[in-house]
Amino acid sequence: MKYKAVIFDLDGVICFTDHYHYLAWKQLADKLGVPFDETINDRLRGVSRMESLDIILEKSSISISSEQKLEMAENKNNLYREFLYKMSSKDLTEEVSRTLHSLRDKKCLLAIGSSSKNTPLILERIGLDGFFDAISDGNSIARSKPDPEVFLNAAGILGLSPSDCLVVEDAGAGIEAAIAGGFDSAAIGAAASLGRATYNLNRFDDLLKIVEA
Ligand code: B16
Ligand code: MG
Repeated sequence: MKYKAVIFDLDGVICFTDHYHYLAWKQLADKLGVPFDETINDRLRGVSRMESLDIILEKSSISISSEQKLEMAENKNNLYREFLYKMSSKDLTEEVSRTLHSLRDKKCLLAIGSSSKNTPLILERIGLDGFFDAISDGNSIARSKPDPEVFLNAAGILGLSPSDCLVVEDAGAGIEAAIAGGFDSAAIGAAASLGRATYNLNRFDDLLKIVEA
């Protein structure tokens, strides 16, 4: 096996909660009268909740205190979690599920490296609670992607060095975090067109060929 472990980003890789982030942020932006569209939403991929809010407020001229910002982020999160509660194992595709189990059968360790503080809820909803060998998420880090902390923390929990692990990401910030941490990376979705990752995936199960090589 070329890698002893694969560290997966969550939103945009294992499942697709990005549209729920969009709907929740859009509601806040509309309330504030701030322009917000899918292009701005793309900049929020892999970025922490408070940094996402700062990006949305770039187009706002009103002055907002840090207390108000915290309240806004909490309101957005409550709305976002209403969408998450409606998710189920149907939101895990057959392809992702089959690939994860094939990697596990080959004794590859599997970890999550996500910026999201909602990781435990999302994994529980899609039926992957307790599945991964390590979880590093927004609750366990001080600096979000493109800082490599989230992936270094995952590798540390697995007891492996970055060169033993492959990071799978859909966000430019996540690929930069992998590079900064000394990890090889596989880009899927939006990140695959950036030309920064070690590998670009057309399909999720392309991972099997890469890890087995
Ligand atoms: P939360 P990932 C990221 O998840 C999302 O891509 C990003 O849009 C979001 O702001 C961030 O999680 C924080 O999420 O508000 O749930 O803590 O792609 O790193 O799995
Ligand atoms: Mg992502």
